[in-house]
Amino acid sequence: MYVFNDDIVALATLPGKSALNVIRVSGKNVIKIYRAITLSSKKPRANFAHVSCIYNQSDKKQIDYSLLTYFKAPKSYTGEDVLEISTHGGNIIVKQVIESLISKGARQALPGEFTYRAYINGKIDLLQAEGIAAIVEANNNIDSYYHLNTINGTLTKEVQKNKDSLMSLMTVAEHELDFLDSEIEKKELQEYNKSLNKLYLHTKKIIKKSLSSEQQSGNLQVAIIGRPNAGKSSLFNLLTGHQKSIITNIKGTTRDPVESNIDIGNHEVKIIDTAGLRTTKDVVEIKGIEKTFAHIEEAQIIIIIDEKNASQTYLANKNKFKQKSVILVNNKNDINNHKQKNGVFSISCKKKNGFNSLLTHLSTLCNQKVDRVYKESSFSINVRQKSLLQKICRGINKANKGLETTGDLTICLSSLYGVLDLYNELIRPDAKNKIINEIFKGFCVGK
Ligand SMILES: Nc1nc2c(ncn2[C@@H]2O[C@H](COP(=O)(O)OP(=O)(O)OP(=O)(O)O)[C@@H](O)[C@H]2O)c(=O)[nH]1
Ligand SMILES: [Mg+2]
Repeated sequence: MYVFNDDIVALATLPGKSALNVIRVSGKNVIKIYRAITLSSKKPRANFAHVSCIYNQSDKKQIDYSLLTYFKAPKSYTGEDVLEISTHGGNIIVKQVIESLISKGARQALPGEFTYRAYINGKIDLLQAEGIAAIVEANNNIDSYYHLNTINGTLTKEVQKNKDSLMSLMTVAEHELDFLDSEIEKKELQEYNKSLNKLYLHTKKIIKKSLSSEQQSGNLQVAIIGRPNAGKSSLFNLLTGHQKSIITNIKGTTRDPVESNIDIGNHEVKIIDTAGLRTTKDVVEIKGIEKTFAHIEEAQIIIIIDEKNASQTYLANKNKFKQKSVILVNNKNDINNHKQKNGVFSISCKKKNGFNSLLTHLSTLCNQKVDRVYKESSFSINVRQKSLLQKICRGINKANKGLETTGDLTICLSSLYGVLDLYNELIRPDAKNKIINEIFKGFCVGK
């Protein structure tokens, strides 16, 4: 998909009205391009910001007064010569500067092409590249922090350490097989088993220490459930601050779940309003209730709301709430006679009575849930990385078990070559591997 022997250009910031825009150029002819667009005979100084006019190439008219930073290969993002041009904001200047660069031989970069060049030139590995893609998508400061750890190479270091141990073990085994003329001794066999088991446990530890995609706090979900007319939609609208859910006094108003993301504490949390739970013959409502149960399963926090007796709804569905945090809320305390007791909140969505104390409790719970996950983690991993690490674990375990039962080092070694391939696929797959194109295709242009 990508080619390397040319110069690429792209806007690295979002198009539109802004104070500044940053345009990136990477390739072999960056110095030549710099001279042409600034009409300068001098070479730019490496790692230095130059203030200069940029000129249109056809009529030599001034386009902008910009800041141009030159990074000399290999000490740049891509490992090639790179020029970063900070222009004034707006679309017109950007368009003209890019036209000027293209007229001097650069071409518009494809999505992810800068990071791809960084990968190919050995500036980063695939784990780091994926960290870069993830940090752009992060929607809170904590996720962002863990992606940064991945970008900085913390995950790579851990994985590489394991890969190196595996390789030394395999080298010793190869050597042994070259000189072995009788069966491998039991004691030696035990040593191999011990080392493989250590490797297995280390890999498991990496998975355990990682913040997987599904644990990232953007995915913390809070489902509001309860009987029809309990006030689920009223509470949903109150929490989200919008009138997104329809509220009526007709039982069974909400059929399809309604979702909205809100900030609670440091985290983005998804709030879900659901269809009321009751026995009904209405086919549409039954479908809605099925969806409610699916959301109960997915959510980490469940708010059970009722007019008078939220505990009853809880007890009727108790087995569905295993490993969930449940908040019980009795609503409509403006017309019903109940007070907050035994941990059951008493509120009125209509009058907003008791709402603040419920919100404080919800926010503490969200923080606790998220913080616990984060405290146990060191870096983020995505679905691809997690699945490969799990395959590595299985591969090591299989090789180890096989050696234990057969004592055949040759067979064990051939399984370990398979594990080594998985490590390579994880850190730095062959440039021809189609997974690479798939990953970089998902980046934005200019990254
Ligand atoms: N008096 C009073 N009425 C309320 C309160 N909260 C909600 N209501 C009313 O109760 C009725 C039902 O509210 P909804 O929020 O639609 O209830 P729901 O649980 O979403 O109902 P379904 O979608 O049918 O399951 C509406 O008429 C609301 O105005 C409250 O705190 N006090
Ligand atoms: Mg509703």
